[in-house]
Amino acid sequence: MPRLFQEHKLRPVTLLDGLWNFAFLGDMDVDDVDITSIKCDSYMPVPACFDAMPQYAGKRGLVAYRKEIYLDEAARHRLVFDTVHHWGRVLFDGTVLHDHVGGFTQFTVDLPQSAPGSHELVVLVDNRLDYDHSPLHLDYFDWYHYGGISGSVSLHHLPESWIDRVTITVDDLTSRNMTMSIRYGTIKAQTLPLSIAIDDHFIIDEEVALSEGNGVLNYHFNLPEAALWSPNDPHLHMAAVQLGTDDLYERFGIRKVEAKQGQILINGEPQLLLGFNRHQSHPQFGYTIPQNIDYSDLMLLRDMGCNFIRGSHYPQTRSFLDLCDELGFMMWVESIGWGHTVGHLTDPHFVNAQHAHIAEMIAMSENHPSIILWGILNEGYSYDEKTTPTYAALLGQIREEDPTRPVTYACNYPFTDAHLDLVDVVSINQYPGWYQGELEDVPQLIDDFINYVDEHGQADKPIIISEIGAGAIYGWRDSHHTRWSEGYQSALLETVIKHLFFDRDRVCGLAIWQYHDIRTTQLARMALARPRDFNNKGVLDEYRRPKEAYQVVKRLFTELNSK
Ligand code: ADA
Repeated sequence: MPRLFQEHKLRPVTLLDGLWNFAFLGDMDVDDVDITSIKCDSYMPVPACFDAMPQYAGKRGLVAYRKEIYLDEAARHRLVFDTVHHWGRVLFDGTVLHDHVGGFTQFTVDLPQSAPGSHELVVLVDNRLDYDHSPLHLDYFDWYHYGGISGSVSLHHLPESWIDRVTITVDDLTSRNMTMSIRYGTIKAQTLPLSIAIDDHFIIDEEVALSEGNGVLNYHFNLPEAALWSPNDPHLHMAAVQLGTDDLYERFGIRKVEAKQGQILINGEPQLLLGFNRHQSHPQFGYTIPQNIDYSDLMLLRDMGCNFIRGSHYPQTRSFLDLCDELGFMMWVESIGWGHTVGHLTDPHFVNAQHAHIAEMIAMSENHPSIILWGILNEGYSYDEKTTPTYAALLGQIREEDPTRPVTYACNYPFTDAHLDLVDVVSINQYPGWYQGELEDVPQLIDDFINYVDEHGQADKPIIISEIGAGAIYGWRDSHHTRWSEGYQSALLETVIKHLFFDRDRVCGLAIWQYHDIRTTQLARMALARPRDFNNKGVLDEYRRPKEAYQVVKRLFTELNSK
């Protein structure tokens, strides 16, 4: 979906969205594909998840997309793929240029120097669940893995020197002391004019000497008058960077996030995070959520009094984060994960794929002020010390690439977790009154895990309840308030919210599981029943129709917000 601002005004960018030629190849090995013999004789829109469309609903296999593209005389051309689910091979005039593992993150492919004119672009996309090929997406995850070129594709026409990435960080909030790092590439050493404007005021205008290859330029500056970003007053600023004839616009907010003394602070103010887990999915669109649905989801969340969203369980689209920046939502963004075993977490094949995925997650979203927390690996086997090196390495990578935000992971082993000392924020997923105990046990069960964490060395850290909830089938109203009824779900959430925030005040954040019902993959076959093959713990159903709990959450969150 389109971003909320234009990233380039000088750099020519051709959007390749629209109808592409398409073929469903099925159960074929990607290395056996003979590109010349593929007949892409049907069409598929880009962006779209092909398997969310009725014609291919639920199908897994290899597919081919084909598009004719036109190159001009410019020195270089770069393809930018917003998201491809969940394995992609890019071929240009029949030559393999790039294989990409994992959906949800943006990646780029530089095209070889070529004659101006028409060329053939083929993208082979695989949505099969095959660990050897695609270790980040496993068949037991509790959400549906949609496939396809699910995000926009664009062709960037680059001059001889170009801007790759601009990172803007706040060094000191009081003086608004900032650092901007500009990563660039150049095919030859040269001196070029460089300018930086913030909100249309030039702060740097000079000549820079670039040496051949890739480099970084760092600038420090103060913006003493600039307004801050906060959830209640989300001011944004626009940085315009021009290097020679190339440019890049980045929107940012000035704010500081801290995790200390049991609190999460934004600009020194403690925050009470109230919200939901949200999957980026819809039964009709898969992961390709139209902007009106992203926006109306945020409006419904706001109506319930929410200020916080955990983007479960993978990186979020930049267009959604743009909306969160504008509307003042606080986001937890995490790398893909769901119940990874010791085997995965000690396998270099998996760990290396996570490192690459995390690097892409940070690169694409580091300037969003709405992101206040990075997470990794939802509910991995964090109780086993054999997994400690992987947790340490992945969290360490995030801290090194972005030292400005606290880090966490959602743990569902609060009594046995082996590396909570590695995080800044302790996040706990538990289901009292659903998987554990009855409704009347909920307060005691909550106390048990919170007190345990506090008594075992984490008393100074903020605690977020990152998942808690109950399943309810939309429309199932029952005077017995049995499990799966809307009444049981609303009674459970009422008990949870009252106990966490009215009876006690140790926890600083709640992400209810979950905002809306989602289609799931394989769990229906397992003990954790998933009626309809959906995870039905949404407070809204998959079409965003509210269940009874909506009003309960709204009443309690509204009361908490006015305290
Ligand atoms: C886990 C998991 C969620 C969902 C939930 C449930 O905590 O993180 O993705 O599967 O359980 O509904 O059981």
